[in-house]
Amino acid sequence: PALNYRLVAKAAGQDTIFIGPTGCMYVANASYLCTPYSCSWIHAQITNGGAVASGIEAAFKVLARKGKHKGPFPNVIVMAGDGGTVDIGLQAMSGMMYRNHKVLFICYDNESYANTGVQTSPTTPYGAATTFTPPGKEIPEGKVLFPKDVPQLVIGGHPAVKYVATTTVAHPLDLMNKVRKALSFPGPTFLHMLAPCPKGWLFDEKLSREMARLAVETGMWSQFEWENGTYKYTNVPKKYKPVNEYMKHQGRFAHLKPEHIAKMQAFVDERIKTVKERVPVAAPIPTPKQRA
Ligand SMILES: Cc1ncc(C[n+]2csc(CCOP(=O)(O)OP(=O)(O)O)c2C)c(N)n1
Repeated sequence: PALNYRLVAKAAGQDTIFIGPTGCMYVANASYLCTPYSCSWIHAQITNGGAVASGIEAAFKVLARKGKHKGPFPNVIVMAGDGGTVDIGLQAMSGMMYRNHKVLFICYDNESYANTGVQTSPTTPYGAATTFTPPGKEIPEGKVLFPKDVPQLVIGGHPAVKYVATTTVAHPLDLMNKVRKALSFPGPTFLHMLAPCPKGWLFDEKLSREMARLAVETGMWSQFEWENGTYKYTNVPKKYKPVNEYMKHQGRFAHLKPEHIAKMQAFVDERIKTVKERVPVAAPIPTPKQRA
């Protein structure tokens, strides 16, 4: 996640206000009584990153209208964990997007509630061991639920959102280009970034970027842009590697039996099918009509 932040900040530049809902990218970066940001930053609750960002954006609009803020409109960026995005922070994010605030909402996805000691979140993969989903006699695979589809949650319900993209730390130029592009839209945008977490996933930290690369090569993660109803996939492997090529490096999956890995493979195979279907699609997917 730290590398995600570094790349986002590099792409966004100085005229940026970061909103940091509670999570590692608040606590770990701000401990104690100092922060590493060279631009503005404010703490938000894990529940309300989207609402705090809405307030900041609205305040700047008013200041600009009254002639009290001169110069360009600042970038307003929420850096939220997966918990702060699609679980406990979902309501505020959705409200912000529905009201059409010019805010880039970023989910750095380390696939758990990490800061509190690695507990399951809605993006934690099936079969992952966390302190809330320990494998045992009753539940040998640890976590039984499959994850929420994060980009679809945003795309499916927010007519004002015209740009959603996914990326990883292993693709730094792709990541920075997507940040710049998202910031160029006049309304809300969303980026979903895979952020491998050595501590939470139990792998050697030297392999952080390798894990993100393998996630794409196995189909555990896909790289795409969704713009005004059209999907454009990048880095689609000609031949996907088996999911175990990714899972075998991570202690969080070490307890899984072959049948569990087969279940994961089947889940990923289904998702890959939709990737292939989406690649050439040019027709917009239906979105709800804007209310009066
Ligand atoms: C309302 C509320 N509930 C619970 C917490 C405790 N808490 C602090 S950080 C955190 C985990 C955040 O997880 P995530 O958003 O995924 O970010 P990460 O720590 O993984 O970066 C939780 C649950 C809190 N700060 N506020």
